[in-house]
Parts: sequence; C-alpha cells; structure tokens
Amino acid sequence: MILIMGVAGAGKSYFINQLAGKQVVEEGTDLETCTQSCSLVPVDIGPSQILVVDVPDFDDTIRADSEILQEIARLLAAQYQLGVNLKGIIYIHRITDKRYSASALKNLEMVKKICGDAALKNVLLVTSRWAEIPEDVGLNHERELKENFWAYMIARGSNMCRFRSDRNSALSVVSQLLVKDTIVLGLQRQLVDQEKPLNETEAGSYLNDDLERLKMAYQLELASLDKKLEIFESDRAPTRQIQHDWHKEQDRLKQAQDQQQSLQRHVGSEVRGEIDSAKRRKSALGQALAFVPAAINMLGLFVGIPSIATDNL
Ligand SMILES: Nc1nc2c(ncn2[C@@H]2O[C@H](COP(=O)(O)OP(=O)(O)OP(=O)(O)O)[C@@H](O)[C@H]2O)c(=O)[nH]1
Ligand SMILES: [Mg+2]
Repeated sequence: MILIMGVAGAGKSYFINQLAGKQVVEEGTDLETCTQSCSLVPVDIGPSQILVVDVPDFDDTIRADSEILQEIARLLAAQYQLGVNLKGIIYIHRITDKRYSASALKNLEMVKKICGDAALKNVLLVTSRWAEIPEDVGLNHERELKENFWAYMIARGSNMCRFRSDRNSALSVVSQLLVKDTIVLGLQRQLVDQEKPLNETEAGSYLNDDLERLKMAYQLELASLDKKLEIFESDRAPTRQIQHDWHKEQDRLKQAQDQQQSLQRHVGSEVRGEIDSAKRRKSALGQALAFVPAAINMLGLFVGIPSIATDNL
C-alpha cells in the first residue's frame, strides 16, 4: 500500500488516474478541495498489485483537520493490524507554486508527524507540473525546496523526484517506493503498539495544540464582546450586533472543543474491535468482493473503494 498526500489541488487524484491508466478517482480544480475521504485504489503494476490511497488534504475548507486525521488513523491502524504491507508516502507538490503556502506547510508538517523521523526514508517528495513553467524557474523552486522546506526530511532519508504528468512517469515514481522495505509509521506504533489515544500521538497532539490556540483566541474575543455589551448596555442597535458576534464566537469555541474531544479516541483498539467483529460477521462487502484478498477486503471497510477500480483485481 502507498499513500498519496499533498495540499488541495496538488494533483494527487490526477497522479493516481495516470498510474491506473484510467479515471478511477475524481479530479478537482487547482484551488478547491475535491477528494473528501480516503479512497483505496487497487492498481496493477506489472506482475504486482498495489493499493494506492488518495488521501484528503488537511486545512480543507469543508472538513475539520481532526476528522481527516481520524480517517487516516483508522485506515493506517487497520492496514497495520491486518498485516497489509505499507511501502510509504508520496507527497506531491506543484513546482509552479511561487510560495510555500500555509496550507502546504501544514500538510507537510502532518506528513512528518504521521511518519515519525524513522519512517521518513520511505517518503518521496514529488514535484509536478514541470511542463507549465520555464525549466530555469522550476530549477530555482526545486533548489529552494531542497535547501529549505524539505531539508529536514531529506536529511532523514526522504528522496525528491519529478513527475512528468504521464503514466510512465507515475510508474517510475511509484517503483522507487516499491523497491524499499515495508515500513511502520510513527502514528501506527503510537496507536496500535503503544495504545495511545489519537491526541497523544505526534500527529494528534500537533492538531490538539492548534485547537488549543484557537480556543484561547475565541475566549479572548468572547471576553472583549462581554465588555462591549456592558458598555452599550442601554443602546439596542449595537447590542444586537454584539450579541450576534458573541453567539458566532461561542459556536466556534464549541466546535474547537468538540474537535479536541474527538481526538481523545483510542483509534487503535476501536479498529481492532471492528476488525474482530467484521471477521465474525463476514461482512456484506466481503461477500460482494469475494475475489479480493481477505485483508484488502477488510481494509475496504475503513475507506471507500471506487467501483471502477475493482476491475483491476
Ligand atoms: N496537465 C496536468 N494537470 C494536472 C496535473 N496534476 C493535476 N492536474 C489538474 O489539476 C487539477 C487538480 O488536480 P487533482 O488531482 O484533483 O488534485 P488533488 O491533489 O487530488 O486535490 P484535492 O482532491 O482537492 O486535494 C485537476 O484539474 C487535474 O486534472 C498534471 O500533472 N498535469
Ligand atoms: Mg483529489
């Protein structure tokens, strides 16, 4: 199994479609988030079959980061416990991007936290869209990535390579991971071996700290609105607007609290329980896809399998 990650519009789904040689996952636009949940795509590569996961990006406009991390954590906990081999992560970045956006930084940081330093040698940092930029400008961007944003990962064994937007290039990128030893990610060790709740894993605590900062900002804003309410006590028009803002801020605070709470789940043991009960039940999906190996079949319970993709099996 291989995970494909990167910022919204980086070209994760495009890469997977090129690799599969047909449209198996939906592509979006450069700006808006398209892939909303993890999809598991089985792809034939020569004599071997691999599972490619189209991973939704963090800092998404629709779903909370905590929700996305839970989904990734469930999939990775299931894959590890089912004994499906993981070869690594492909992180895609558009070489055309002039600046490394806050979103791209967050996605990169999450890749690092999910992997842990010891697994960074199984990360491929892939630049795409070379045809859309003069070669010398691309080379400058590439140097900046290598010396700056990606230096930490490269020092710990991550490799850089270029994706030339076609099937052959996608195959050559993926084959660089396939020759590597299989890997267990830091997140998997923390969730499954150490039985930590998600908020105590590196990736979860990173998001938890973010939420803590947001909560403090909302609380400060609420306190300032309380003061304004006292000042304008007898003046109805501004009071109404302040009350409206107060409720909006209160809602945001509640959402951040709910997200923090959702990160407290013991994903590793929850998934183990689900796998055990699915084994007992011999799930409906298992019967529908009886020709798919059992472990992959089970993994399908934790994510969506695009229907066209199963033609490949
Ligand atoms: N020509 C060309 N178009 C690309 C390439 N990569 C992505 N695109 C286009 O860029 C748009 C965004 O690509 P997607 O593959 O949907 O991006 P994504 O990373 O899956 O984005 P999300 O699912 O939103 O996170 C789509 O219209 C793709 O067809 C590429 O290498 N070459
Ligand atoms: Mg996508």
